Amino acid sequence: MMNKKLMILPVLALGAGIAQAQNDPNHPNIVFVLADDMGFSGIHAYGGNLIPSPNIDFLADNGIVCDNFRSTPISSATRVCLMTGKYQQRAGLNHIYSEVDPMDGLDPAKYPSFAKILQQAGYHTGLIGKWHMGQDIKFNPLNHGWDVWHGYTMGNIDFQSHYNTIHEKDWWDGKTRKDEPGYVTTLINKYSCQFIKESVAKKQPFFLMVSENAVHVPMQGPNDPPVRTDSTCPYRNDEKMTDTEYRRVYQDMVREMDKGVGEIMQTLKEQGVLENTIIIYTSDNGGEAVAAQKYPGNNGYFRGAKGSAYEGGCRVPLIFYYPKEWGHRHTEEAMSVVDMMPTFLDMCGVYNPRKVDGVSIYPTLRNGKAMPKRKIFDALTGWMNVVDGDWKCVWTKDKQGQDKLELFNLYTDRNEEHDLSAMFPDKVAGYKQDMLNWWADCTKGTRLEGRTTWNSGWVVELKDKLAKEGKSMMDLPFFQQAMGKALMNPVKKSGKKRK
Ligand SMILES: [Ca+2]
Repeated sequence: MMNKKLMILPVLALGAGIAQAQNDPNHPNIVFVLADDMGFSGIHAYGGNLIPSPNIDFLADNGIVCDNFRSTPISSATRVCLMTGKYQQRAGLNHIYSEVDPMDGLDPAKYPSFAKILQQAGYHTGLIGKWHMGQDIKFNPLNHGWDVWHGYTMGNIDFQSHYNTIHEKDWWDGKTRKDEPGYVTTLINKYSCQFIKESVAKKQPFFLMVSENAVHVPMQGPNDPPVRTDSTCPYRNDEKMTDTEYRRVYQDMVREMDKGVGEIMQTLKEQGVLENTIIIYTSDNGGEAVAAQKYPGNNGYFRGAKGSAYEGGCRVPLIFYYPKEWGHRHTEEAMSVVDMMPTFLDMCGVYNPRKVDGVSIYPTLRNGKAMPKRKIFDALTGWMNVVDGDWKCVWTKDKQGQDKLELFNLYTDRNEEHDLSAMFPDKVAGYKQDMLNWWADCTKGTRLEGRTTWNSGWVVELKDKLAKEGKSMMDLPFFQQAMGKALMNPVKKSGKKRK
């Protein structure tokens, strides 16, 4: 079925047009569920071992299961790609937004999100859960085109006490901070269903983004006590857990998220809009290293983990559920998180007026059309990589600070164990130049211009700034606390090495 595209017109005129056609298949509703730190096999449908996810599995069993999708390896970066359809470096971001600087965020005036386009086209837009694109009110989701937001500004909060990583209670209703008791995933489930009902009552098609806290640390199931309290605020609590305990908690967290997907489907059904709603499930980055150690296999046994340049950092599940139109199948087409924004707009039948890096997945979903051949890039403080079909080139530095360029063939070497750079020096040289060109193009005119991936990202940039003032990170109260001198505990790196 060909979508009739809606141009952006004055809200009232267009809103009224769409409103009369809430069950119009040209403008379906979207429920987009974004898990946090969920690795490739973090759900049963993607091979998760003993992970209870029957509702998400139902989406997979009746939807399109994408086996070759890459997010970025970290939270804020993935969200900027989702919102803008562009690489995060074009918004000047090469890591997460700083949690010690509330003024570090995605400026809605410079980098407007797709939600604004949908809102202007007459969609009702709701974001429930995590934001992580700036703490100051200037960056509030309501300023980015979301009609409704219940959630938290930072990268994660305690599931019970709602303390974020800098020991603030971080739960909001729009622009108002709210002290509301409840396990975070349960609150997210509740507000997601409430948003659907509100949208139906308004007779508007809707886009609901369910932005989960699960399965990010702190690891807590619905019946576990708070980890961050009035007197202590550790970042994580899982390193001392036995493997058995870790798996019990992980399963409890997934179970509650999965229950929410079931509740959302039931609500859609009761409201008479299930048939005309596309449900999408994915994750913002790969599973953490600790998760991969304590729950082997939940990161798909890929090399590396969250934050890494290797596949474990970015390979995550991606499911599109719209059985009446697309049915069930697997696809190996290479897809990137920058593709999601143009895909959302295509699905909604709304014209995209913006230049993006991504390519709409919609024709692939609808007709099985091949995704175009292209190079997909990424970078995070300390590395860059490029994926070109089966080839992947990873650029890091060794311990002596010398460039290290590795080349893998993902078709024959899924786990990136066999570096072929010595066999194909010309290929490596070409990819190196591609990465340099990509970086220069993306960072032009942003705060990253003139920097490299090795000297950008909030930690590096903050260190540079403090050094100019003759200070170090340890002069900041946050880091004094983070090193265990006061309230906070450090973010420890795992000592375990990859075999
Ligand atoms: Ca994440």
